[in-house]
Amino acid sequence: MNAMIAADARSDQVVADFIRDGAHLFPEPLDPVAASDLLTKVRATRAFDETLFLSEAEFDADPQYTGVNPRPGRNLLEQFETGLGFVEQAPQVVAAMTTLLGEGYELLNKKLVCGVPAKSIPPWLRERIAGNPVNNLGAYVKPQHRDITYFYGIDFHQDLIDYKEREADFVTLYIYLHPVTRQDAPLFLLKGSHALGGAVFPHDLTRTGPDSWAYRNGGYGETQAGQIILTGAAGFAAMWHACTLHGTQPDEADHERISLRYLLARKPGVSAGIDQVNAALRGPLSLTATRIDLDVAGAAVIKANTVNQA
Ligand SMILES: O=C(O)CCC(=O)C(=O)O
Repeated sequence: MNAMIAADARSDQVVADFIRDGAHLFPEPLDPVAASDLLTKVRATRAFDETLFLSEAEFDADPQYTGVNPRPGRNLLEQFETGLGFVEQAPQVVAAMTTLLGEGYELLNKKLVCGVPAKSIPPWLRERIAGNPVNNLGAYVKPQHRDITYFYGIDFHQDLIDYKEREADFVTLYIYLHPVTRQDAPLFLLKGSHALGGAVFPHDLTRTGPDSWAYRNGGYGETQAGQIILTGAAGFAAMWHACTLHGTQPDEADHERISLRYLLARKPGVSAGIDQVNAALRGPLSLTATRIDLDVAGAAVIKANTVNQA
């Protein structure tokens, strides 16, 4: 087989994987040495311990639930642009993205994501967030550390959740910077869950077996989704559709888990593999409301979590 045919075969595989599973796992890790170099630089910027967090009194004096994620001008990755070539220029990543999103695909967002271990979370905070479906800890982190997103687990969700009224024309690319085992808050992903299209969070899921869930999206029907746990080596990379359900449990290890998360979108007007994937969905491609778990200030009003039972 010549190189061109081999590349085409791999591209077909990416679209086929997305149509069937709503996800594609790269068979080989990205450069583990580059991943590890980046990790060393990230770890040198702060202690991933209780000093990340505001005191309870500081938090209560002025609770801020929104605007607490990395943003332009406050995103640690901006310091490490030159260390990101192992992802952004990796031939298999560029080929997969070009197949799915077309030429000139665009970056919507890129950031570091940290799974914080229980021992790094102050007891007052652990008590407050117990049972919440979305434990993004940004609200409780000191402002100077909000250049990374910190999680203590997040229930099964679609990445469309942050994009009200936007079509599912983007994909998530997620890379581990160190080996991730079952104890390191690995991603749980529900294969084929994208097929029911956009759905409002929290999701209607019933466990049907050790690795399977019945998933219903209102009038759009029901599907059986197989659960996969994405453990992997440094450089492990996976990508998924904006409607694919995924989540993490709290980090059970004694150290933080640090990953890279990219959202990449098709350029307006370009047709690409994502059109074939979206044409096969049985539900909506966009939502006017994406979640009902928060009050107007952004505080959790629903205390329930499905992924923690997985
Ligand atoms: O890294 C994590 O723990 C969760 C990441 C995730 O699901 C997301 O950012 O959408």
